[in-house]
Amino acid sequence: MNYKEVTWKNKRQIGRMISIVENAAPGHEKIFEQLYDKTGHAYVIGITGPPGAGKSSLTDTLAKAYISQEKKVGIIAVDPTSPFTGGSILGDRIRMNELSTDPRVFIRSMGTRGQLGGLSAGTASAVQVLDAVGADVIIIETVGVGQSEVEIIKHADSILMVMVPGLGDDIQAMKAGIMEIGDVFVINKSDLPGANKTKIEVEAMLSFMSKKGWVPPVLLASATRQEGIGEVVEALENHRLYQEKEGLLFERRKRNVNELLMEVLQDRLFRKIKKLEEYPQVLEDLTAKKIDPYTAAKRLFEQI
Ligand SMILES: Nc1nc2c(ncn2[C@@H]2O[C@H](COP(=O)(O)OP(=O)(O)O)[C@@H](O)[C@H]2O)c(=O)[nH]1
Ligand SMILES: [Mg+2]
Repeated sequence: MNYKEVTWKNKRQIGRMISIVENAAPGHEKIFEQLYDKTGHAYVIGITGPPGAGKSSLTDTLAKAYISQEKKVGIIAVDPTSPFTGGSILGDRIRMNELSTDPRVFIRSMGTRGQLGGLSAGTASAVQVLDAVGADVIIIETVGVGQSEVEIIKHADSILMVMVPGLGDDIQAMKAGIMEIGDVFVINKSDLPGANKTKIEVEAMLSFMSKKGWVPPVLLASATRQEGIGEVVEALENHRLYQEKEGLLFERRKRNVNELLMEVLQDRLFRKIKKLEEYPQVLEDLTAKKIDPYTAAKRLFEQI
């Protein structure tokens, strides 16, 4: 199989390739070998925020905005409840169907842990495949704002943090470390009361963090009413341009790809060690308290 010949139109083949790389199944190395030099073109946007904030609705609306710019859009929904992955709300299903049959869009859901380092590495691998086969924009949607979401979203070039009016407590509950990962903030559901107040609260909070350089804009939008979407697209584009101009995009991608490299190394190393002839004996000695874990590690390392 020559993976280099797979194009955006070949959705079934793309789906198969993603399954192989996300599970580190036989053939995944060949896929990476053949495709890696074709990656780097797509811009990767991560969308995160509390459940119900409107991440799926915004993903949908943003995807439509990008396809109207003649862009090919890949969507990775790391959210078991996402309408993209078969959510329960009828309206959402209809919305999803619209996009999922669009030839310009490729939708992929990720719910299970792959072999290689779990969800985060699986997401990173899927991003590489979509990038290589011609995506211009890749949107990763997470389910919430916990630690695992932060890990997943790290593979993005820009992070869109979605909030909603009147969720002052939610903002408080979100750990400072999570607020810090946002590059663009959007108060979605601006049709509901209190949007402006929340915007001011978020801006105040961000000013305390005093990030150097890029100051994350806080925008008002409504995904369902299609209001303020152009501004969100523009803000993400500004962030991309800013990072390119300052040489930050390469640095960010270096950091991201380092995570993937570490996962690959870890996977390789563990497999190699477990295959060592001495391994069962070392484990036995460790269990019998004849040696401590550090001595066990030292003994195994000496064999490779
Ligand atoms: N009033 C209002 N409701 C919205 C808006 N955007 C999304 N919603 C609704 O909020 C609910 C949760 O949206 P969803 O996109 O699934 O949120 P997610 O859990 O963050 O992905 C759905 O019922 C949406 O229709 C908006 O701009 N205004
Ligand atoms: Mg969702």
